[in-house]
Amino acid sequence: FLSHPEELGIVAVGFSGGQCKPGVDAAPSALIESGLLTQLREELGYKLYGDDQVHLYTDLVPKDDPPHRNMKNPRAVSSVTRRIADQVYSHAKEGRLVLTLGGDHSIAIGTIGGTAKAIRETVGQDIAVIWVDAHADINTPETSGSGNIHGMPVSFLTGLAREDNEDFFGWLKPENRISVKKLVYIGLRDVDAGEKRILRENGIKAFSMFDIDRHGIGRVMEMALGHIGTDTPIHLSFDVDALDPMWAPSTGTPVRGGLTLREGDYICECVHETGSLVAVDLVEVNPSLAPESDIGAHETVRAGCSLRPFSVDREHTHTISSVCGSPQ
Ligand code: Z70
Ligand code: MN
Ligand code: MN
Ligand code: MN
Repeated sequence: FLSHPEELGIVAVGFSGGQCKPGVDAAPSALIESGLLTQLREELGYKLYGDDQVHLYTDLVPKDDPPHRNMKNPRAVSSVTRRIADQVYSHAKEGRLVLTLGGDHSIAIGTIGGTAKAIRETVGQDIAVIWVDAHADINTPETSGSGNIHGMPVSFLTGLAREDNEDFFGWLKPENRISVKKLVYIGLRDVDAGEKRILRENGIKAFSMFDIDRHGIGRVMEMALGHIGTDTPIHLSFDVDALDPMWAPSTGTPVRGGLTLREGDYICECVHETGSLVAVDLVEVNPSLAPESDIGAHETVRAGCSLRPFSVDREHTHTISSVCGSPQ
């Protein structure tokens, strides 16, 4: 689906307004400083476009941003994600694979909104979304208990939550939206009661940790990709809290009983192998939250760097530096 699969559009998003803990805004710099982009350029041979600098979007964050429909920082999140949608759209429209480094998961409103529109225009197809997360992030403003918008992006992207006012995601148009039929979750284990109802009532495909225990990650990926169908452009949105806190402790909402690092890598490798990947988000890395001193932050950033759906290590000699391969 990409006219320039050897080109990688980078969007580095230093934004944390979708939730209340400071620190996720520092993740893109931490990932870049630990060599993520250098590896992509020098080891995997991608041509990189876009950000070596992290966007803080401070010009878009209003001084006064009172709640609207129970949402916290609604104007800031709406205008920042609107800008991100434009950035991602521009890269995708050029036929590049897009990598967005978050930031909290609210930014997926922008990344997926931008990819969906660009791929409709260039390929004439609807994208599928693989959402890897401990959480479903599908609360509507009304079902959310926290008011944090990082728990709501999927409801706005699917149109389950709607708003006409441009200041509150009214800028999302049909071309930015995705179908609940082309959405698949992997790794769920902390889903709110209201979200479970939304998943059930809309028949949304979800593979929880229970399913991964029962079938194994190999079978789960077969079923997930089978649900999407071949020849469908894929946007992978990876929340690092899908990984067990043993591997990724530095995140706002660690939940025990998650994916091993190897299962996370495997998901990325399977998605890469389809040849249908058009965009990737890596979100919710928070280097300032490190339960076991700074080792936690370092390990989480390292885990983030290892989760690269850009190459498949066919020799199974996986280490961060030895993953080999080249753009398709
Ligand atoms: C809860 C909410 C969430 C990430 C926490 C939590 C959502 N369902 N997402 N951490 N990444 O507040 O809506
Ligand atoms: Mn080219
Ligand atoms: Mn999330
Ligand atoms: Mn999460």
